[in-house]
Amino acid sequence: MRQEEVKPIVGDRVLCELLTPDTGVLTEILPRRNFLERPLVANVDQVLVMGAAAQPTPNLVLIDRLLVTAEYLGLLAIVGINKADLAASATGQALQQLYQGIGYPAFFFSLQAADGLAALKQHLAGHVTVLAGQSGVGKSSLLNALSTRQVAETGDISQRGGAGRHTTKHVELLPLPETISGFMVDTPGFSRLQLPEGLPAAELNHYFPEMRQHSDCRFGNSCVHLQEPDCGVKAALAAGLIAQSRYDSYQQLYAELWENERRY
Ligand SMILES: Nc1nc2c(ncn2[C@@H]2O[C@H](COP(=O)(O)OP(=O)(O)OP(=O)(O)O)[C@@H](O)[C@H]2O)c(=O)[nH]1
Ligand SMILES: [Mg+2]
Ligand SMILES: [Zn+2]
Repeated sequence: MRQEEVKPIVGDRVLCELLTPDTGVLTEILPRRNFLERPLVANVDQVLVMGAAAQPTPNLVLIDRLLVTAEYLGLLAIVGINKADLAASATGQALQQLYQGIGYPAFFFSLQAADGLAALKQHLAGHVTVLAGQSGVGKSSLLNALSTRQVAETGDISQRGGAGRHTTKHVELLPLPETISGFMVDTPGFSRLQLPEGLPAAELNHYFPEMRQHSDCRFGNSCVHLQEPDCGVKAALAAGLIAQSRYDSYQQLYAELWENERRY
């Protein structure tokens, strides 16, 4: 394999030839169902997009960016909002309702109070789940709460000298307890993710499930739901069927993609 320059990555299913009961030689890497580049990990089932009710203030554009990326990669996405113990818990509840309304399984819990985790655990069972989300929302804390090992570092935002400094540094598939089964991958890389390079601005709306539902527009499939007249998405927005925050994220991400396309 070294001669063929084939390298195993985290998440690969492989065949091994045992030499002794606990040593062996890797003989084959089985075909990958999918893989992410950042973090470099193979055979992922779903992404858990995490946020917090407060501390840090929810970054909805980041949450939506991660959801779009998961949709684009064909991964299931679920949403977890942490820190229900904080005074801002109404914000957390609103976020859970927002994403549940779109059709994403969404959970609101407190790792600190060990409250509300049962439903989330059910959705992790038997899957390989990649954690993604803003620094400080509690990704590593979730792993420490669920895993039998204390593996991931956690730290206060204040102790780290402000937002944006990541405490998690390496990629590892962490086993969940046998009662749950499955694996989680904690990594800060995914939280800084750029939108997928192959995604044209004109197709961004395909990755907003609620826009797909309301795309009864005068210009049909070519409507990008921005300036066009008689747009089903804008009508749904006006009627409160599409959340303003989602539409704001859409506009921002659209502008970003369009700007990138113009540069080439
Ligand atoms: N109040 C409150 N604080 C929490 C809760 N869960 C985690 N924290 C705290 O939030 C801080 C950040 O948690 P981490 O688990 O390090 O966050 P992270 O998402 O892994 O952050 P990065 O590794 O930087 O991406 C720590 O101080 C945790 O103790 C919770 O449910 N409530
Ligand atoms: Mg972490
Ligand atoms: Zn439209």
